[in-house]
Amino acid sequence: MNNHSDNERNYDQDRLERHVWERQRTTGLSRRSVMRNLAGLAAGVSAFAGSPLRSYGQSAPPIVKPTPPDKFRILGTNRETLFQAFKGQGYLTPASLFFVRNHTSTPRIDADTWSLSIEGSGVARPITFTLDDLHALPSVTVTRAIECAGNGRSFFTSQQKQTVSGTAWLLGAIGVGEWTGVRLSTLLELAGVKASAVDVLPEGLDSEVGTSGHVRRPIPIGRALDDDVLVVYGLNGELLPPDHGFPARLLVPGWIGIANIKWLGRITVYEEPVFTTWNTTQYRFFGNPVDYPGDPILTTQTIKSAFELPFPATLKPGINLITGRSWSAAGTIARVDVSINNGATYTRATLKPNSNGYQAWAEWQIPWVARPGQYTLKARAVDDLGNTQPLTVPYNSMGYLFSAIAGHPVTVA
Ligand SMILES: Nc1nc2c(c(=O)[nH]1)N[C@H]1C(S)=C(S)[C@@H](COP(=O)(O)O)O[C@H]1N2
Ligand SMILES: [Mo]
Repeated sequence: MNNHSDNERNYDQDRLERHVWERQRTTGLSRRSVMRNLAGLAAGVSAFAGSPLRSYGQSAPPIVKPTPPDKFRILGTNRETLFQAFKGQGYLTPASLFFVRNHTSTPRIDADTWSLSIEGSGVARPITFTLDDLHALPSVTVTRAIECAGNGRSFFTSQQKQTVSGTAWLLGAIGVGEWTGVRLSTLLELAGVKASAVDVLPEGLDSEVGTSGHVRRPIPIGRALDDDVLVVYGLNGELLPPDHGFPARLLVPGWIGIANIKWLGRITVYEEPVFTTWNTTQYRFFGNPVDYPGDPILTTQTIKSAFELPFPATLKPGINLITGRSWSAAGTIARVDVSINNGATYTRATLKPNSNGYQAWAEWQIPWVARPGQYTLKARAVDDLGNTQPLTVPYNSMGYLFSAIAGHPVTVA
């Protein structure tokens, strides 16, 4: 049962209208046309009820690949990569080690019958692509991170003593892959995208989430047409694995994880702003009107660092080569400083040569002659634009974008 329109109307009419008004300023719509658009959106969504979309995997386990406990932490339908598992793994995250964030569960999709449709009033020529069609188009291969908006969320509680909702990740809800696919702009142009297009709505073929419908997160047309936004079918030189979006997913480099919709089945182009659960009640900064007036919608990720150590860790006294990774959604890492005394003093870490990618991560290391005792290690990165990690980040009730310096407890014994 497809219930999107009911949900869209009921979840919080006041808030929705406020969002529409915000958007109206930038799109120049009149109030009358905004209300028409809302009604049209609801009607348009229920018209999809008879679409060929199928629900998959209702009773299957949420994740297909093995996620052994020495490499992953189980968090409901999600799997966090244990950061120590990245040690010695090289620059790219193997598909087997990539974190999994599923709002429901991994669908099993038959590539032979699968297709991706581009439709909606914002295109002149609705079109569908099979996997063979995608493979036949000019391909692009890039190395980029995908990182969940909530990565690091547990530190809001453990470090800032704040109560936040959502999956209590440490820092392992990130992976860096070599992605291969086609430009979204190529597909949109083949569909005759109109100058009047406003928002693009990619939609996953995984099960509907409660009454919110299929996972789908709008992207403004300006971002959707950027050269770096891809529909990818390859990860690290292989086909995408089921858990990571087979047959095809979106890649929106530098943006929060949810922008990278997995298991694409349909991309709808709208001529008006579009609202789903994933840009209204989720993935916004809520609960802090001072730092985040108007509950802004999240777009880009931030900058973080993590040690390739168990959390907490126990080390032997003597020389320990401490390793870690830092990453910035805005560019490349320029330097990393490490503290073994809870931030009292820092020493510059050595960046590993040829291990520092744009919108990916940098590997680093620093030797430590460790004496028995209890320590809090800290790592602080600076990117090539001068962005750095603060001591604290402003509270938001859903615990997004924790980019502050994270303390790592270590016992030397
Ligand atoms: N269809 C669909 N796409 C999705 C999701 C989902 O549950 N369903 N989760 C999103 C979120 S919140 C994140 S962080 C990334 C995670 O990608 P991964 O599981 O390949 O690591 O996928 C995004 N794309
Ligand atoms: Mo996410």
